[in-house]
Order: sequence, then structure tokens, then C-alpha cells
Amino acid sequence: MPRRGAFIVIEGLDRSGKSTQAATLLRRLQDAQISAKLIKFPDRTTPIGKMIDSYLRSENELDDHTVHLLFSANRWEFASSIEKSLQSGETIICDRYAFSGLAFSASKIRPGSQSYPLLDYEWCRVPDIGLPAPDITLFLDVSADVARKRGGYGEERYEKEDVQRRVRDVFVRISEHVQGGGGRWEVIDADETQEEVQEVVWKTVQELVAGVDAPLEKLWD
Ligand code: NYM
Ligand code: MG
Repeated sequence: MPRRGAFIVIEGLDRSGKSTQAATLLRRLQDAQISAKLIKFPDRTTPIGKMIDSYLRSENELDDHTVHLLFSANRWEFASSIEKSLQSGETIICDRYAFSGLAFSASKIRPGSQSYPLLDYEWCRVPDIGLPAPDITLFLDVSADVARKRGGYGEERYEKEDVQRRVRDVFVRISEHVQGGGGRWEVIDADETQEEVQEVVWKTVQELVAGVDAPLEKLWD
């Protein structure tokens, strides 16, 4: 049986350098003659993705449950093509996935409250159950100081320091949850230079990108 491609997810807060690292990793894999492609969530090109895009740019208001389900539905739109690519031997680098969905939604708090959750963690997790499971998740861990030095956040919804702090707390909970279920979650210090971070990323995925024998699993199964 030929080996399948590896499903590599890159997660992190805004300004953690995910997209840069994902693009560099793709180039290096291609240089090494490894069949690979880069995808990202949200994928803003589909009709659902366009609704998410206008929400993020605050052009519309959506109920928080609704938008959470849209982010998940946006992943389900690509689930079968992800599976097909992996089975055909192509490695996938995925810039954000279900863990961002869970972290950003479950970190929302009720207006006027300091910490009372708006959406329940378990409620947020359920819609993504059964998606293709990553073989590894690289969590690029950036400190608030360095994020600030990188020019700070943009104009989109969630791009604020207090939001990012709460999102990071949920990511810590998710990392324990994933590892508790036998999943691979690697924390990478993203405060270092682009080149240094890339070296760690490259070393961490080496074995996987040679191809995976284990069957593709389902997320949260
Ligand atoms: N985001 C991303 C969510 O709130 N839920 C999700 O399921 C995903 C995939 O969208 N601040 C948030 C995280 C980001 C924002 O992502 C847009 P990006 O990578 O900046 O385009
Ligand atoms: Mg962003």
C-alpha cells in the first residue's frame, strides 16, 4: 500500500507567524520533491466563507452560535477533498483548523461580564467531530509583547489583546484535550526569528512528510 500524505495543522494566535511559516514549509517540501499543498481556514472563497469574511470585517452582525456553525460548516465543505488529497499521497499544510474554531468561540464572554462564557466549550467542539484528524498540530506560541512589536493587530474582529489572551487560555485547554486523546500537539516558541521558527517546524515534521502508514483518523474520535 502506498503511504498517504500527512495532515499538518498550524495553529496559533493572530500575529504568531502561521501564514508565513506555512508558506515557507510548503516551499521547502516542494523543493524536496514532496507532493504538498497549502489550505487555510476560514476559506473565504465559498458562499459560507464570504459570510464569515464580512462578519470578521464587521460588515454584518451574526448570532455567535450561528457564526460558530458557519466556521465549522466551512471546514466540512472541504472535508472530502482533504481526505482525497491525503489518500492520494499529497501532504496538506493547513493554516488554522477546528482548534481555532473552538478557541475563538469558546473564549467569548457575555457582554458586561469578566469571564462568564457565552458559548459552552463542549457545544463548540461538537460540530467538528468527525472531520479528518490532523497527524500533528503545530501551535505557534507568540507572546503578547512580540505580537505587539510585529506591528500589532489588524482591524478584524478578535484582533485585540484581551481577546487574544482569552483565546490562548482555551488553546491550552485544547492542547491537553488533544494530547489526552492521543493526538500530537507540539508547542513551538514563535517569538524567535522566522528562520529559527522554520528550523523547528521543519525538524518537527520531518518524519511525517516521508508519508504516513497509519490510517487517517477522525477528529475527536
Ligand atoms: N477564526 C478562525 C474563528 O473564529 N473560527 C474559526 O473556525 C477559524 C478557522 O478567524 N482571528 C478566527 C481566527 C482569526 C480569524 O483568520 C481569521 P485568519 O487566519 O486571520 O484569516
Ligand atoms: Mg488574522
